[in-house]
Amino acid sequence: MFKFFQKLPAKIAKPGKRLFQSLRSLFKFEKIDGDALDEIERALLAADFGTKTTQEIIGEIKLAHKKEPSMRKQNALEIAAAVIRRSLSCAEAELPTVTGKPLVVCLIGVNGAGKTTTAAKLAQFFRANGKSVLLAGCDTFRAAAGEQIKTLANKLALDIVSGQSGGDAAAVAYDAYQSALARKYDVLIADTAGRLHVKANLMAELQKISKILKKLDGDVQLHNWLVVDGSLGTNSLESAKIFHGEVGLGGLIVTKMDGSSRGGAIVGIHRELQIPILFLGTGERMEDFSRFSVNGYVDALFGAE
Ligand SMILES: Nc1nc2c(ncn2[C@@H]2O[C@H](COP(=O)(O)OP(=O)(O)OP(=O)(O)O)[C@@H](O)[C@H]2O)c(=O)[nH]1
Ligand SMILES: [Mg+2]
Repeated sequence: MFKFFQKLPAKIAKPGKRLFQSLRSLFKFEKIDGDALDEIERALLAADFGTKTTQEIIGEIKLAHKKEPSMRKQNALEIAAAVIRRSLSCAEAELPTVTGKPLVVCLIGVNGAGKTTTAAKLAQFFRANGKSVLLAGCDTFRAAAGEQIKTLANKLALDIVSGQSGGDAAAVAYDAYQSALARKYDVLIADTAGRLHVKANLMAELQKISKILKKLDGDVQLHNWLVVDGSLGTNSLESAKIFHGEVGLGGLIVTKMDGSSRGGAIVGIHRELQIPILFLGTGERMEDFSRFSVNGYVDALFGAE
């Protein structure tokens, strides 16, 4: 079993399931030469590590090769792993602690990133860690959205406050926070509508949610976490930057890390945004969800096939 899954209970870990292809198995060469360097560069770019990280890795391998012309694949992999670790040195973060009032986590992101699924997974995560959780169905934009989150809440026996389709998302957040305060929930998780970062009115809606919660409670512990589809690679970067500029992001959740061999996107996204990666979504099932750890990630990248 891969270390990636070590934090998950044995019954839900999937032995043998790889998140993405191991770089070790991708590289067929043994000795480092010009062809091998081309092969490494191609593989890293194809896996979405981005040009910065790829060039750093290639540069360091070239330097090492100059000093030690007999260097082998293993040394090159060690160099690549070291560069990736360095790029992710600030990527891990503790989760905010619950301190007597509800922690509010607002999940935001572009359409289809996995916000609603993640809201349910996250609720389950907090509950498994002994916290009481209330969901807020703040996606009032799409008619089916309310049903989707209510069905999930039902299935998982989670309490939920939701609004009418076409209603005001901030009003739902307000009601939900009031409920969470009154009924002393530890965590309130708000699922919001998918939105294109270029739609000013939709971005304003997110700011309204923050504003209305701050008005209700000046000390509200509000955390905006961006849900990013990892299979889109670094394409998500532009929108992520705009979300960060508009509402300030406290963390990232990278979803769909299962369906893609492009495991490098995490590095590019984190490098660019310098925001901690809190969780990874690794499938559609509720249990396909785990805390992000640099060691786990690097082990999965470089582990034996
Ligand atoms: N393979 C895989 N699929 C996922 C993951 N997370 C979510 N999905 C799927 O992605 C699709 C969209 O998920 P949603 O949770 O509805 O996404 P959303 O961001 O709420 O979508 P909108 O509300 O329409 O913006 C669904 O089919 C999910 O099952 C994941 O980690 N891995
Ligand atoms: Mg949704």
